[in-house]
Amino acid sequence: MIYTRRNVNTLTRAERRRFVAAVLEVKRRGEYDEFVRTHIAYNSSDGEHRLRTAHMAPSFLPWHRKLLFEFEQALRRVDASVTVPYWDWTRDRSPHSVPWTDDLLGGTGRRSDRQVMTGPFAYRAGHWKITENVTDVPYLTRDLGRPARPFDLPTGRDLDSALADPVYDTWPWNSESTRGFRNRLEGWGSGRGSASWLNHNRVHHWVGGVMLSAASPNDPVFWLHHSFVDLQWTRWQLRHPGHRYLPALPPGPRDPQHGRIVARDERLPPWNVTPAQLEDMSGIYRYE
Ligand code: CU1
Ligand code: CU1
Repeated sequence: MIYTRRNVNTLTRAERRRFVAAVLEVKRRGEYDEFVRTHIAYNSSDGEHRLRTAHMAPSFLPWHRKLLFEFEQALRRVDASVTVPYWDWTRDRSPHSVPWTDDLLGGTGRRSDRQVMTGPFAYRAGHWKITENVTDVPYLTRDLGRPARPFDLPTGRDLDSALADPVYDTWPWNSESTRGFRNRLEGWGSGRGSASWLNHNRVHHWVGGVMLSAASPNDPVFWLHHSFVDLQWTRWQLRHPGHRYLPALPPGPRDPQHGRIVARDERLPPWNVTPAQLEDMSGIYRYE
């Protein structure tokens, strides 16, 4: 049975409750922290000479698609009615809109230490202690919209400029690729500060707190954000039929990116799957 991922703003009260309960149960079972560990371990940047998979690389999209899918399977083992909803940040743009309600993800952090004090993932609610982190802070932190120096979430027009690019990715296949759908969506721009944070990256910055670190999956909004990012890959494919994941072949031995990125039919660690095998998920789930 093909299941559906829905806009989080369409969930009923009962559906919100079941989603939250499933996330808390995956956490209680110890499985949640494994996803956080994987994300930390495969965090990568341009300067590294080992293989880059999760970020600053063509496989940004399939890597997160696979992580998100595995997380969703963990949720569905708890409650088969649950899927990962998506947060359309081009429409729900305020720190008080969905998903920041008390019956979903809770709100922003308090001023003093950015600690989230409301909703089911507040430390004081007793079910959300952060153990896999890049700091030793055990509570969830956020700074929605960064009120001290505010900036806005990406707009529909920002997202459209990524979707309009018919080429999946271009050399040098990293954060400096100035063309290509992947980096326009991942969002490594030029300039300084908030002007250089585009689309996907800009949302991580807008949420702030743990979403700014390699341990970002500690904030459950990570999954709702990446569900929406994943939807954009599907939308891009529909808009540009015939265009596929690039590079099709691994860079040659003289290319500075040799051995540092994953080509279409190469294995995408830590899983035994290739980007090509992750291009079409329409037999498993769809978006509504
Ligand atoms: Cu990531
Ligand atoms: Cu992300």
